[in-house]
Amino acid sequence: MAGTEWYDEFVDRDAEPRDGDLLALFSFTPDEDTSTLEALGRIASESSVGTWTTLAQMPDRVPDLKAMCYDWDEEAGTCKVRYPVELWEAANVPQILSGVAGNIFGMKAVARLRLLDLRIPQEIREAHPGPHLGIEGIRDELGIPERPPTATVPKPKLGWTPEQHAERGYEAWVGGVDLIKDDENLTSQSFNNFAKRVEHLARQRERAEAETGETKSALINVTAETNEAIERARLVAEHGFEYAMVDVVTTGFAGLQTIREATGDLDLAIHAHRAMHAMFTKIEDHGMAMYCLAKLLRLVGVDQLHTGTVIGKLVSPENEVVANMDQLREAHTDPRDNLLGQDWGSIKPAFPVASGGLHPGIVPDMIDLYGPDVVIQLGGGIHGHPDGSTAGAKALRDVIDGTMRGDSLDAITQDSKEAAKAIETWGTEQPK
Ligand code: CAP
Ligand code: MG
Repeated sequence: MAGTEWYDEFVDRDAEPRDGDLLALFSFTPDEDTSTLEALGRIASESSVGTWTTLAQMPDRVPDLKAMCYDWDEEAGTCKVRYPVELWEAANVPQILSGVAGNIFGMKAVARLRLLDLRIPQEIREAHPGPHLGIEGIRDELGIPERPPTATVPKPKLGWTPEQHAERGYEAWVGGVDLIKDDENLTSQSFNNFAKRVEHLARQRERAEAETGETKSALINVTAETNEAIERARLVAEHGFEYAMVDVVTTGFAGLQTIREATGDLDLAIHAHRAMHAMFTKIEDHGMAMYCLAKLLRLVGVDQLHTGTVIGKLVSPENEVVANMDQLREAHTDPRDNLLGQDWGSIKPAFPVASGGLHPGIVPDMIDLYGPDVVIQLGGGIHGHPDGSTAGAKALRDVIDGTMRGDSLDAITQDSKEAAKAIETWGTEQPK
């Protein structure tokens, strides 16, 4: 179509990525009437300075602001785009996503598009705090030098009063669980007021710490309008807890950046639940790869992030889970299939969280997959134990402690009746 030829100016196989560029890796499928080159030109153009037609006048700086598609594999359906760092407001993640994850996903010329990874240049990386405590800081706070920290959600998801919620928490804490986590849709409903839940959890935590001699904490969900979320985080800190839990996707990056600043001042770590991510991460040829989302969340500064289990109840392919954990924990990753590689400078590593349909019979698989630097959460896998939440928690702890010693599940169940009952109940089945 006449007047749209300038898309060609955004594709150049001889262009080289520069150290300061933001790099993006996409998978793409042109629509049936669009050539590969035109699709590539539109992706680079519409995510940087262009629109659908050649323009009558142009500011002098535009040539220096243009993105460039510099590499593509037509067979694999992937392409790499370099973006001059001047295109971006380094400390503004919403603005960056409005570029690389914005209009280009709605273009008719590109039938499918998936943002697989971003290589974040130093100028943007250094504009963000990263995790407040990180893996080492959390291990120090909880007094858990080696094994995976454990968490549980008082199930059912909703319905307990604050007092009952905290009682379920106490039962799990004295059974050996470290963290009592709110469910993702528990905030401050009529039947479970946030402030009351914090108070009851603080009281039950004192009991549980006195009885066990272990440090206990909670992942209390502050998700709300941002000012309210910060007030809730303040209340959590005032009661001596170490974390604020945030549903980071529904909160959005603008809210999360503001909350991260406040939680840093309150000396709180952030536990990030990713509810709603599957709306755009699950379908493998469109949207955004979970490991790209994980990278941005580590950059902004969550300390723990749900990253899937491969074998649990929620879709999480192994290559994605491995990429998720690498993005969160490594100080440096080299480029490899569908990953651009990343230097993290002084940004701390964050804990991946394995959760979703887990029970003691498949926890050794989780430790095999993740190694010990993972938080393991069991909700139904503890509160569904036939002998109750304390037994369920002890079953989890016994399986983790045994696995860390190198014991087999059989050996563990010889010494732990709670673990034996859990295996009797769920075996080593992978839930659907
Ligand atoms: C797990 C969970 C978590 C999911 C989130 C739930 O409960 O509390 O929200 O793990 O998924 O509500 O399902 P169960 P992901 O332990 O009882 O399954 O971790 O993949 O983000
Ligand atoms: Mg949940």
